[in-house]
Amino acid sequence: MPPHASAPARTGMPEGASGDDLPTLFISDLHLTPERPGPISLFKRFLDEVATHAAALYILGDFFEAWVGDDELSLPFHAEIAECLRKLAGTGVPVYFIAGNRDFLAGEALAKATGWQPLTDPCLIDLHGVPTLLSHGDAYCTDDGAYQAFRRQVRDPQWQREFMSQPIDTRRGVARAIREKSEQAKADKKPDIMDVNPQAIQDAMAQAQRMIHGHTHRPARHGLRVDGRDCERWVLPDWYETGGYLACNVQGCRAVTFS
Ligand code: LP5
Ligand code: MN
Repeated sequence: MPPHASAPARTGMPEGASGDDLPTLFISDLHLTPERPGPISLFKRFLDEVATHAAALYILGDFFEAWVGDDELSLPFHAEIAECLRKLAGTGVPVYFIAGNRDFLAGEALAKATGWQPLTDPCLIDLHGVPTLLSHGDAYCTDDGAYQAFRRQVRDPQWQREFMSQPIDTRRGVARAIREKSEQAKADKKPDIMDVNPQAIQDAMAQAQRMIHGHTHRPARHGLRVDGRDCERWVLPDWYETGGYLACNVQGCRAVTFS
């Protein structure tokens, strides 16, 4: 199992707290873009007020609104956000990242700039003693056939090589065009098919007792039975109006709204 359970004690943590007490935090779907200032200031406050006191921070995808390659770091906005995360990582809070359907082209340069450690999707971790499966979540929306076909295409390494060989402005143009197509396509889809498929979740949770994901923007805790075991699935909120995160420790997880 990759990372991680509890962090060593650090300086600067709240009085009386030990590394073992500190919560592990999960966020996703911030969709950060210079065009939407609200989530940016919320996120900076979240880093200063909440994440600095965490055992670790996991970002489960769609951190950026759109990422067409690591040369996006040439945009000062992107470089500044990356630097904020790198500062957090520099204080000793490990930061992990699973890519979403908006930022799956995040690469090594972005990992270096943010200080985050990329994880595969899905990723099974030992979370304060509970085997926990982490994912962005889009892979489990298996009823959305058009999206899954699109996903297979853009996750293909050959397709990505060809895409990345184009200039950044061309790539941004393609991303904009696909965003528009996607919005039109979503308007014609029944809401149910854009949610996760229950059987896909059952299959994924064979090794896990808890799952945490984002993508659907339908924050909730779902209790479920998998192979006769009591399990839970947490869905993270987006950050369009208010922010929100999941805080987990040895006692369990709780969803916190951050506004
Ligand atoms: O993102 P969200 O939650 O709004 O919708 C997703 C699915 N849509 C997508 C597309 C992304 O929104 C667009 C990403 C652009 C930024 C990424 C940069 C990477 C660059 C590489 C370019 C690809 O993921 C949506 C799901 C929904 O989640 C719920 O799960 O339904 O899926 C779709 O809408 C897909 C459509 O059904 C089919 C695909 C339409 C695209 C057609 C391509 C046309 C090519 C035009 C090129 C000029
Ligand atoms: Mn998503």
